[in-house]
Amino acid sequence: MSLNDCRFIQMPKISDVRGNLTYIEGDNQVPFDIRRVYYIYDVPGGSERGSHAHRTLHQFIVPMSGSFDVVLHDGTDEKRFHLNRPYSGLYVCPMMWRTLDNFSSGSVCLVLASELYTEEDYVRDWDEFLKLAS
Ligand code: T46
Repeated sequence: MSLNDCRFIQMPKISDVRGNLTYIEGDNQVPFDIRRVYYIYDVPGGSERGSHAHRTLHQFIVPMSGSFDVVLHDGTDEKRFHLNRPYSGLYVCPMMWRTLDNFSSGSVCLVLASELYTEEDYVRDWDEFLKLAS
């Protein structure tokens, strides 16, 4: 899988006078089975999250509120994605070094993940990541 596989996926947006509703169905909008959901919030201005890669984990990142950037690096190329629409999420494939920054105040980052949490899946050392990616 490559950086080109990491892409925005639009979710349905149902609008009426009461507001908007967006849904995510396993097997439909997200290209993996969802086994875990977590969310990041109350991020202090100027903070960064992430700065690691995952060996096998697939993720789908949704800006539930506010905005932030996700910077992906595959060991050779880097791409910055600005997430600011709650009906548009970013699919992140395995072996992408990711850094999240530029959080707006009050932003909420929802992450759907393909596996339960396990520290063994993380690559937290940049040099090790470059070796594995090459
Ligand atoms: C990612 C980015 C976008 C758990 O116990 N269970 C969990 O499901 C998660 C995600 C984390 N944790 C523990 C592990 C650490 O002790 O929570 C603590 C903070 O995790 P971390 O420093 O990895 O948080 P971020 O925001 O840097 O990274 C997280 C995810 O870990 C990572 O998979 O892609 O969000």
